[in-house]
Amino acid sequence: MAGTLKSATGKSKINLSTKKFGIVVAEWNEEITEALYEGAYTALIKLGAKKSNLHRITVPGSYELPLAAQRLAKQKEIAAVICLGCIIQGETPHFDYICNAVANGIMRVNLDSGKPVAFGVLTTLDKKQALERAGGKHGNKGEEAAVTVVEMLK
Ligand code: RBF
Repeated sequence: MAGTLKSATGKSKINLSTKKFGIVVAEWNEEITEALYEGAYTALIKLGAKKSNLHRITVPGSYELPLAAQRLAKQKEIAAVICLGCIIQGETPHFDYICNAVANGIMRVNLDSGKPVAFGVLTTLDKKQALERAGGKHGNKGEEAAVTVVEMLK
């Protein structure tokens, strides 16, 4: 049946055509995060979600992802949220502060809401590593984040 997936064990099915998803995209390193969004969006559609059930929020940077994810997760009709960002290491320790804050913030939304909230945030040493994970030789981590929330819903 269209929009219905079998789980890894083949025992349970889920109809994604009725599920609503939130997708939060950070604007920092936009070229990368838009590629992650493309990966997540395409994966959800392929898995059976409806375009009209995908709700995107754009935020300035990855640090803002948890608040927007919380806003979406609080909505009763949203089943799961995907957070997409790209943090590239610079010359100052901001990288560690931002990565830790974002990872902890997203986990908090996950546990507080009881809904799947995916960490689709690249934390890389340079842009090359990020491109390799946004549709390059290491796949597309946005796509993987979308598959992950669907697995968790199952
Ligand atoms: N946001 C990102 O999503 N990726 C980055 O690589 C990134 N680098 C930043 C570097 C510095 C020095 C600062 C101050 C912010 C950076 N941000 C980055 C933005 C951050 O996520 C947030 O939007 C701002 O700190 C405002 O809260």
